[in-house]
Amino acid sequence: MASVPQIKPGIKDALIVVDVQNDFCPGGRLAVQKGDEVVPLVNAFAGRFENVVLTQDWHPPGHRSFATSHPGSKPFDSVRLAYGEQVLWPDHCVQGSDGAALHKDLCVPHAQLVLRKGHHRDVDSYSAFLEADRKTRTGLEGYLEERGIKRVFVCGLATDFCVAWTALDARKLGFAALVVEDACRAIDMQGSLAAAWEKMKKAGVKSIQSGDIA
Ligand code: VGL
Ligand code: ZN
Repeated sequence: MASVPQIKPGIKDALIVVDVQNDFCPGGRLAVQKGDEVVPLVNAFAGRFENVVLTQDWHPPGHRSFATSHPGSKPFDSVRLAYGEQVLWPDHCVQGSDGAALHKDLCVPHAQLVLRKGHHRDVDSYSAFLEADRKTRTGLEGYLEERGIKRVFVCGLATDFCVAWTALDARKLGFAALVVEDACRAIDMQGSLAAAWEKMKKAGVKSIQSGDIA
């Protein structure tokens, strides 16, 4: 049975499209399975939002989250950094590289802000709000607040990392948060997707489908 659209975005809502970049799509350096499948979905509903923010993972060469910066480590190992546990990744989304570019078919010309994150060499940033040290701010909270935004819809890549951390921080900072689940794809390593959803549910993040957006 087709579900009836129920949620109509208004002026106090913003859509945050997380990291729909070549490196997270098939053929990319940190490819998320079927990551490119979110593109037509996002293109279809983004126009219903007056306020849209795009994010880009945007690392300098030699970023601390890259396994290549830790001799003897390999991608997907975990290490302890000054601010806590850090998963090590293949080099990805290097500033200005093709891999860091938004997917060429993503078509959201009315997006007002492209927020780049992860640009501090020694600190990762899954969240679009707070870097991994949990202190450094990206400025997104202030931007949304100044624009009168109260509720955010989050979609993109990857569900269990940048989407989840962004939605969780949105809640922590007092925004209502919904994840458009079918417009996300996950990395899903060692149960990370189920764990992320458990945390999000506990924090009051709602899961919706793109068909729920009127
Ligand atoms: C991401 C791992 C490393 C993401 C970014 O966009 O989910 N994941 N950097
Ligand atoms: Zn990254």
